Amino acid sequence: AGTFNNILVERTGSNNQVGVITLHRPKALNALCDDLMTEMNTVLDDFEANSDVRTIVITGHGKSFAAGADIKEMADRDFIGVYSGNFLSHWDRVTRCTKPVIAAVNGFAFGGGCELAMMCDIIYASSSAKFGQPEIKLGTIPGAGGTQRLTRAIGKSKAMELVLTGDHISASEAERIGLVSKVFEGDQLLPETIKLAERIGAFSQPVLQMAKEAVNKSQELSLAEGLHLEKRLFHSSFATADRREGMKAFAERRAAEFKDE
Ligand code: CO8
Repeated sequence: AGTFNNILVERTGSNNQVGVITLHRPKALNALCDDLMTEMNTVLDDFEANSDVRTIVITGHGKSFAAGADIKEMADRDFIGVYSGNFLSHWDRVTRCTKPVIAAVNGFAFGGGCELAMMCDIIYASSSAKFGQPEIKLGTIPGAGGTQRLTRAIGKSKAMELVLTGDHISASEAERIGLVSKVFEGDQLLPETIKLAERIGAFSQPVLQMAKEAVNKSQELSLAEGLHLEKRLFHSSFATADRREGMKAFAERRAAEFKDE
C-alpha cells in the first residue's frame, strides 16, 4: 500500500482479514487535512479491491480520533475557491465502501472527526471519547454530514443543541442517545473493535453487503421505498449459495461455512 504521511495502515485479525487505518497527525490531534483524506481514500480503494480484507476499522492515534478538519488549512480559503472547487467533495469515500467500516473513536471526535465517525457503519468509543460539532465557534457550520447524519442519529433537538452551541458530549452520553453503540475502557477499545470486525467478517461477504446497503438506505429513503428495497435485497440473498448453506447448516445443527458466493 506504500507509505503515508498522515495515516498508519495495518492488517490484523485472523488471516489478516481486518484492515485498520489509524489517523496519525500527532502535531494537530489528527486534524483532517486534504492530504490525509487523499491517503485514506487510496487505502480504502485498496481494501475494497482486496478480497482478503473483510472489514475495515478507522481509529486515531493518541488522545484524539480527529479534532476536525484542519482549520489552519481552511483559514485562508474564500467562497469562490471552495464553491468552484467543490471543497470536501472527495471526503465521503468511506460512505461508498461496500465492506463494513467500524469507527473506533479513541478521543476527540470534533467537527469533521465526528462526521467521519458518522460516515462509518458502527461507532465504538473509548470512555474518554468526546463528540461535538464546534464549527459554529469558527463562524461556519458542519460541512460533511453534521447537520444531517447527526440529526438522523440522535434526533432534531439534541442535534440542534450540539450544532448551535458547539458543546461536546461524553462517550457515555453519546452511547445513551444512540450515536455510539458501545463504550469500552481505553485499552480495550481497539481489541474489542477488532473482535467485532472479525465476527462480522465471518459472515457471507455479499450478504453483508446487502444488509449494509439496506440499513444505510433507511437513512435516505421513505419507509415505503426502504421496505421495498429491503424486500428485493432479501429476495436477492436467495440467489447466493451462502443463503442455502446457512439454512442447511442450521437444520443440520452445525456451523455454516460461508464461501462468499
Ligand atoms: N485543525 C488544525 N489544527 C488543530 C486542530 C484542527 N481542527 N485541532 C487541533 N489542532 C492543533 C492545535 O492548533 C495545536 O497545534 P499547535 O500546538 O501548533 O498550536 C495542536 O493541534 C494541539 O491542540 P491543542 O493545544 O488545542 O490541544 P488541547 O488538548 O488543548 O485541545 C481541542 C484539544 C479541544 C480538540 C482543541 O484542539 C480544539 O478545539 N480543536 C479544534 C476543534 C474544532 O473546532 N474542530 C472543527 C473544525 S471545522 C470542521 O471540522 C469542518 C468540517 C468539514 C468537513 C469534514 C469532512 C470529514
